Amino acid sequence: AQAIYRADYQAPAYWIDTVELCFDLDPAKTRVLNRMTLRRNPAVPAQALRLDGEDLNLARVLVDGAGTSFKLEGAQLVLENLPEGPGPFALEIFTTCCPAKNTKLMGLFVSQDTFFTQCEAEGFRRITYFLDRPDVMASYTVTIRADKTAYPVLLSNGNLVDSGDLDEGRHFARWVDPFRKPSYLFALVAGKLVAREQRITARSGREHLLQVYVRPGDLDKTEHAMQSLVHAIAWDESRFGLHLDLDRFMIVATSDFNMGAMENKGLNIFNTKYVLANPATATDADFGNIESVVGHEYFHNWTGDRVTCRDWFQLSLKEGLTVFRDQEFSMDMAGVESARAVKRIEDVRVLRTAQFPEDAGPMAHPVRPDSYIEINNFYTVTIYEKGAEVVRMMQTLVGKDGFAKGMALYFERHDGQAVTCDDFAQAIADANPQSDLARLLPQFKRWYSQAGTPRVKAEGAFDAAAQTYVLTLSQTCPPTPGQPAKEPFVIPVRVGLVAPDGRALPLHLQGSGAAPGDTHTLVLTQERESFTFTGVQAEPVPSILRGFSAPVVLDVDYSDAQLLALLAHDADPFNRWEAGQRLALRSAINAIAATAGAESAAGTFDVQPLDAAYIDAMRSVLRHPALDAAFKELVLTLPSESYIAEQLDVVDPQRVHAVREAMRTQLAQALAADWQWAYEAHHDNGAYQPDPVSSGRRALAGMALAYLCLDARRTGDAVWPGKTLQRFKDAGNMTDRFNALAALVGSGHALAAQALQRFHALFKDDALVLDKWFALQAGATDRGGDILPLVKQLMAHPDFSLKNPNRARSVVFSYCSANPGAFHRADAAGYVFWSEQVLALDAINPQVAARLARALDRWSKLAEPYRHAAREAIARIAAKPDLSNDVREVVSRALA
Ligand code: B3K
Ligand code: ZN
Repeated sequence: AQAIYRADYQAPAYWIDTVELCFDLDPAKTRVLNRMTLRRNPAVPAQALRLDGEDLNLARVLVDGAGTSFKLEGAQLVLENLPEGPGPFALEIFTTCCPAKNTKLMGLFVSQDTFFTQCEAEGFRRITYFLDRPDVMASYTVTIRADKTAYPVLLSNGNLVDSGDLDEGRHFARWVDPFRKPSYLFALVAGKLVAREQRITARSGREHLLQVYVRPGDLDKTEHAMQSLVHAIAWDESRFGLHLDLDRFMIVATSDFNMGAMENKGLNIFNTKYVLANPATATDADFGNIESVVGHEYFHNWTGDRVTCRDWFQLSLKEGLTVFRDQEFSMDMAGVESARAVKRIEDVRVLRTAQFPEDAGPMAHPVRPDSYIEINNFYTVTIYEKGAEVVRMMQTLVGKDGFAKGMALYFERHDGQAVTCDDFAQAIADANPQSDLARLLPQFKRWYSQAGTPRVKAEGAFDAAAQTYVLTLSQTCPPTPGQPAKEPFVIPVRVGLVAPDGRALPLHLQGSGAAPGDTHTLVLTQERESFTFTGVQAEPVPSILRGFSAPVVLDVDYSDAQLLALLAHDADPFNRWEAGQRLALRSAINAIAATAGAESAAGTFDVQPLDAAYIDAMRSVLRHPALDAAFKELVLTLPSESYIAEQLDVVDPQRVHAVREAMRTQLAQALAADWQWAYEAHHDNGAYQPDPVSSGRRALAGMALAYLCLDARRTGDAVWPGKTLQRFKDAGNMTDRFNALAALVGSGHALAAQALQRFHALFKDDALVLDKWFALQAGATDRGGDILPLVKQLMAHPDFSLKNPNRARSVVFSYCSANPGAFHRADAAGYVFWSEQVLALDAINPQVAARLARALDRWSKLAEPYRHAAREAIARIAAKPDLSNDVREVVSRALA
């Protein structure tokens, strides 16, 4: 397949103004009648009309009611003899397709006897021939006809304008969407569904009907999604003045879905994972994710639907911005400052453990890519999470109010249009003409065009006589595929100075008129720049990149004592957490270096990576009277194996695994009494609420149990595993139950087997809970290579299916992408398994297969024998002649 380049963008040769779709639904053969009105685009030279289509059976083409000549060229339907002149003409296309055989889950597919669609990015062409590109926006009228008993509910975008019975037990519904939209936002759902409904009145007085559709039997799991939707609507009104523009807003859940959810206008389709929750079946993390994904899709109604993307290179225009919006929403919902900080730390952790490696690997691409082969491969953490950081930096540079003004200008200029990332940045800058963003806009936009994670080096120099502290910042950015050299970025660096006694120093920045405060935003624009703070009486510890004010790697030569001081005193919770992470990382890296040359199989070296000062500091955090439990849990969580691996030039995954396990064993032993205290002080038995305070308490109690069970493994103690099993049995909610189960499984205790069995028996009819059961086992700590055989056993379980993406993710991805200690085997069996699964999935669902294919992105960093074996496994996939474009693009880039 050919690469597509951003530079080749051309406006469409035709516009489609109206679309009337008529569906006769049948799983084996669905008929689709598509009647459009089109016009030539006068701005483009006259040419043939080329409509996209895929896996369609074409039965008829009529132009202005009469037969016409046409050609099929590859996947395109080409019409050459169209009416000349600017006037509109009618085009009618009749096709059929087979939803029951659609395992790609793109276009129209069947899930549990219900019809669903997924059109983003290029799925509409699997429903009918069309100009399937986001800059072609049309008004849709949709008629759905289907058997009334099998498909009592018939939904599409917009408003229901007509419905009734037909012959032979069939019925119909007609929907009109009041808004023009690109084809990727089209949706249709038909099946046996029930809805939770809520009517709300907006501040304007307008009434709206909100519906959450699920399968009968799941209604008791929809309250939280509905609440989240109500909150999201209110939040967008108050934060950005953005109102719900529809009478009716629907969410529908399906258990077969390639991703999290989809923002189709007025008819969001969700993975059940992000809708269904009650305290007995969903964890605190699930409740939080539902709030954030429901918010995310709702916020797309403006950032994505009302203003959409001109082309798919602009994907981050809607995704980065909407992730930023959902992050802000979740923070505002969390409420107090400390809970906001917890959310920020969690978001940064995702960025650094997933996006930084992407940006350093073969799939690295700018936030606005320059080319792609398969657009589905570019729904990445770079487009989403790094894109959100770029938007966040804009807000940092213009202030929160300035950013809201910029958003208002963006909608004033572009409502109803398909636009670019440039248009967005320009609107934010133009609304804030005096800001650093306006002054530096062309340079700032390098964040869109240059890939790679910049590194910022910070050096401080204190001059006691002059009472100055000079902070020198310098930046570099490593080469990425196709981009050997980078220009400097605009990097907002939020800085504070912590006095030796732990107090925050008021900042006086030389040459700045800014009123002194505790935090100042330095704007680094050069390769190297110095900033001088005056009136500094004693040597401070600099707190740099507060709140993670830019998506960069920060190099600072902190001493252990300085990091311990920040951990104890920094007023910025992000940097306080970060100080602890730096200490742990340093210990890990030192221990890994020290074990070089030693036997590399897991668990074979006896190291104690953590020093007494670190352990004492962790004890102080754990016992701290004022810190929140959620924050404590984050500080006490060691950097992940993949994050540690990213810091190394050459990675022996078994060494990383063994060292991190040694650190955990050490924390379990050294803090045993403290973990007991923490568990006793934080485990609750009252009614469940998913709020930040009680979820933080559950998280810390769960962590304590895991450490207590781990230590019992060492001591042979039977008391804590026994208590944990009891906790597992008695738990009043899924979070506590799952944490207890995970503590037993994670410690490899003999009681884990019966707990797992019991868990399966309790929840065998709940697919989402079974996914947890599978994922926990496939992601468990490897002890002597036992996980791969277990994974194969799990795949032979009657409840397993590779066709269901959630289930495939819970087993195969949990093993290959989230369990490095088990996956990277010296005998290469993990890689062989991986390559087999990529190929098996590719035959079913290329999008999911291509995700899995990314598991070995970082192969070139691996030590031998892993490196060679990993490359061979990738090459084995690449050698297959009939790969999908999706997988082909990923493996070719990996081998390039
Ligand atoms: N926009 C969709 C993602 C579609 C992915 C297509 N491969 C969900 C979201 O970001 O909200
Ligand atoms: Zn999105």
